[in-house]
Amino acid sequence: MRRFGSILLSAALMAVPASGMAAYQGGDVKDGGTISGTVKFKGNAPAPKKLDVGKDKEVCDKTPKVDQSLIVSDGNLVNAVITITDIQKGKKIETKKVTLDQKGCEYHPHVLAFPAGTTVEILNPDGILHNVHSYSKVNSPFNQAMPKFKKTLDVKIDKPEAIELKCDVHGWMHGWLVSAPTPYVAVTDKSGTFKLTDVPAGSYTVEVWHEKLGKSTQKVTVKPKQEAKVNFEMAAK
Ligand SMILES: [Cu+2]
Repeated sequence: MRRFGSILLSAALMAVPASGMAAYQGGDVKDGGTISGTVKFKGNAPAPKKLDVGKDKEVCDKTPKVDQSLIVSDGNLVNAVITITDIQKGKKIETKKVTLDQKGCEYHPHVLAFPAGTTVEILNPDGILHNVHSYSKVNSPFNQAMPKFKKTLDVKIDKPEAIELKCDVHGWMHGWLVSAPTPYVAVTDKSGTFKLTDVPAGSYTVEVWHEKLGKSTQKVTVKPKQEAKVNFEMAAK
């Protein structure tokens, strides 16, 4: 019983958002609904800038690189993160390990999102030195050299935060780890679509965050076993 209690306690601590909101409570969701939709870019998207690869060219410059900080595909906004900001109770947080690859001197994926408490396995298959540097403000920052023999590095992200990552060796390497206060988190791909499943019936605020375009929120009401649609359009600031 005691052990069970401490597990519950650590799960609750893990889910306390930085703002001091009530902790998220995870459990079984019966007759939950789905929140789905699209994120579009409003206006004409600029062509992504080509990145200047000036170091370790034989490994890093095999494929041409473009700045990933604003990618729009057929009007769809890529790498936007969707969360529910005011959900207090819902499905369990499952902190499965996730992977961030540095292959070819680029972070894959450019934006990696997961619930807080997740361990991120950072890979270095390049056979050269990378140095992954997190610009965390809420979590403890890390700044780790990964010499060619260091193929993996595990980093646990305990608190919700959008964390900027840079490589101190390769100035163009840039990405984000986004840790969410609840399990309801998704990132858009080229389709610009997202889906959050097993959401208990109720009214919620859905938020989109994009590194260049900022935040946008909408209210949505979820009914049991039904799909609630919410579409976003993000404009350049
Ligand atoms: Cu690097």
